[in-house]
Amino acid sequence: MMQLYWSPRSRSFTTLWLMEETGQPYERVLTDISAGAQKTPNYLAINPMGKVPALRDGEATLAEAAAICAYVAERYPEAKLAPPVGSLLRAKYLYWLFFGPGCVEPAMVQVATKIEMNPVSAGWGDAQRVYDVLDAALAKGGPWLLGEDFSAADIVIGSGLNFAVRLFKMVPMRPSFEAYIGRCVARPAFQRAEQIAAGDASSHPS
Ligand SMILES: N[C@@H](CCC(=O)N[C@@H](CS)C(=O)NCC(=O)O)C(=O)O
Repeated sequence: MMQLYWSPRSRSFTTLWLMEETGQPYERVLTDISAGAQKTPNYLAINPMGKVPALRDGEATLAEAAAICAYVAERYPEAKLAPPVGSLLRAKYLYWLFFGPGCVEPAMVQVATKIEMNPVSAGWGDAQRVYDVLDAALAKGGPWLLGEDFSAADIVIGSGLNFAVRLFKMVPMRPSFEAYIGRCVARPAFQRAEQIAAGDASSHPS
């Protein structure tokens, strides 16, 4: 059984939602970052970055939320979280999967820190451009990034938007964001993940 190392109130919610979408059994290993559990030698052997989330699958370990999404989607093809290799949708899928950590994440950090950067040098350009590109894609109504097919890319992007727009209000709400986040939040797996996260958080207050 896979083991998900995670902490409440963190980016690891993305992978909790992911695991709930698979419908497969998995073990949650609470790695409370407020107590420093991510800096123990045992955990650093799994993720030398000392950050959550991380995943163990037998002898294999990996970290980085989007990489975990890609890995799990391929391990459980029956969950249909990734278009099969060879499918035309694969191009869009990979684009959005990488757009999360490559553009949405640094844009969010830029908004939070107000750091000015030359948009030609910054790989994500600037936050305004990132959110405009997302807005244009989501305004088509999808309902998902690949159209009718929900995928792990929606977990990466939906989680990032939910965090930056709905929960922390770092980025102004737009109609397309509101509709998309609403569709994500309405998914039973998302709701189960929220309940699990709230349960674990209340038993381990930071
Ligand atoms: N690039 C990583 C970021 C993970 C990350 O920043 N996790 C934070 C929690 S949101 C963390 O573990 N912080 C604890 C620390 O740095 O000590 C990913 O996408 O998985």
